[in-house]
Amino acid sequence: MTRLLAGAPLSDGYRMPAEWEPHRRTWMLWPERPDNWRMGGKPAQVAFAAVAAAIAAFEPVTIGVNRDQYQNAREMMPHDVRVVELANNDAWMRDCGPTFVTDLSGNLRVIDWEFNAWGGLAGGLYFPWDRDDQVARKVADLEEVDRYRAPFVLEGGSIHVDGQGTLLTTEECLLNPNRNPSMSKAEIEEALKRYTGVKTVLWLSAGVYRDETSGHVDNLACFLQPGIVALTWTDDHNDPQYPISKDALDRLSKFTDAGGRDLKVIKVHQPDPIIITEAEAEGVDVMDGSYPRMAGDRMAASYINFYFCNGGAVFPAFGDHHDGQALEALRPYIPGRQLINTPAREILLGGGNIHCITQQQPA
Ligand code: KQY
Repeated sequence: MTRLLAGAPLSDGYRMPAEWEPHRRTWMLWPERPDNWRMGGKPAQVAFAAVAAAIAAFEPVTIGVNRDQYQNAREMMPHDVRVVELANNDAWMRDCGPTFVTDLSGNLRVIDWEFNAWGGLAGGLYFPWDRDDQVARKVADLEEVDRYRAPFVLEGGSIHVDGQGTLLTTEECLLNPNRNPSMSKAEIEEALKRYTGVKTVLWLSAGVYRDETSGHVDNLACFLQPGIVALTWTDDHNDPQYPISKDALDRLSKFTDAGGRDLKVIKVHQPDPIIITEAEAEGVDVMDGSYPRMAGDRMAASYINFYFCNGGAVFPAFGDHHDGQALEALRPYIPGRQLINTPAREILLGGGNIHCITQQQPA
């Protein structure tokens, strides 16, 4: 029987580990909704299965599936991936799933943030989102881990931590009135500290150009190690991403982390613009209240949206000439890991990428 805990992790001696710390397993969800994934999710399911297989070479993977898709997912998943029925509205485990925290004895707890589909009725990406909002609680129950229900809206993709007291986020997302309109910046910062256990919150301005999440940091920048940050970049000053990345670079260059370090920034050049084709747009069902997928629209493609697993890191590949360069730019700062890339266009078409569809459970 798992408990709903009063209080918050910090005062109980818990903190959010960095993603590169050892994992017990990875959690994912299964894509199927036809107003977000083309052709009823079939091409995305192939891409999700490839991501799960890549991670499963390093650590256990569990994928949560709506009842009607159980048999299909079980057939498509490698046999060593655990498939469980877990009702959901869409497939973004990073955002609706749990954030795990640990204490010095290695005990585990879950933060169950409020989830409102990236903006609720004021710009959210679909309605309803009630099943998504129960995912973290169900994972906590399955793993028999006690849970904090955070009394504010937050998605896992909107924060990154270095595991040593520093958190990275964006103002565009966390200060967006469609998340926590009654909280000031200072109150949000205080809440982040109480729940993740960090001492220092570093605020970037905006997320990647055309990111439908209101600027999640996990598509823009991430820690590679304490003191080292990867940032999506473009050398093209006329590209709409340039001023966003330049502003982030300027801020990162001035920040000091919780350990008193200046940050080293590794620029990772974005792929050339990736545009939704006619055929891709036509494959998505049009429904009231769903985010439109229009032919000709640029997608928010970034190599920063990768995932650390035990002994490895899994990167998105877009079939772009920057795919290999991204891995080589990061390799020196992710030592001792195998760097893998898997086809990610179909995941990108749903509005996110590999980091957004995964969630680590610490060892
Ligand atoms: O960026 C993420 N963490 C999730 C993207 C969600 C897109 C929903 N269509």
